[in-house]
Amino acid sequence: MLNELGGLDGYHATDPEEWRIGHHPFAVGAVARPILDEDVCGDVCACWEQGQKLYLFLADGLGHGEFARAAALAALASVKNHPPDTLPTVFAHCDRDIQHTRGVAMGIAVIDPVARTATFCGVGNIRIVLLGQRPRHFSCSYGIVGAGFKNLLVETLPFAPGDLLILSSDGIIEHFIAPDPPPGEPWSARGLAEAILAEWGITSDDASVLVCQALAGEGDDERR
Ligand SMILES: [Mn+2]
Repeated sequence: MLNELGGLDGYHATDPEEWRIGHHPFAVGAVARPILDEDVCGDVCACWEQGQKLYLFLADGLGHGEFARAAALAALASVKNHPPDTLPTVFAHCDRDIQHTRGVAMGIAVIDPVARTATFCGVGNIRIVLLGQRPRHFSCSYGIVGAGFKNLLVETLPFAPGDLLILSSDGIIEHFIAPDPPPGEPWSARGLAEAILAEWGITSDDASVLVCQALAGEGDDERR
């Protein structure tokens, strides 16, 4: 099952806000906005369940416009259609599958709801930050999916109820600070993604933000 977040009409996303993997709920929301004066966004965010894990995906097709989007969608199709495997294998397959495209920067986070972990791998200029007890930034490897990369890093971190995971493209200023929710009402995942885009997005590139928060399930103590 796949929900692509971030539609052709730019600042827009379909919003399957809550995902449930087994008994474990997650809130997921995303926005994608094309570069100024362009209708088509080359950044693509997606979220799906595979093998009882939650996959979060963000790809930034090189350049912008329809060919950038075609590259990002080809990367999504490659990753989504690959049977569950280690992230380096998924990236290696994708690199071969999308050689005919411009290539992409790509980040994937795989959430294991039972182990309460998130595992990351990324190539190119994708930012991944986990806001838990303390913020952790994940570094992506140098290269382009579709044109080669090396030294893939895979990192697994604890991801407990209350923790937030944020993936963003380089259309969002690096080292952005996630804004506080308005008084009295917590952000929805989509609301937080929109707030980050509004405050930290640049208009000289496609920009996208994907937010996932682990929610407390039955029997969990929510930490914050
Ligand atoms: Mn970009």
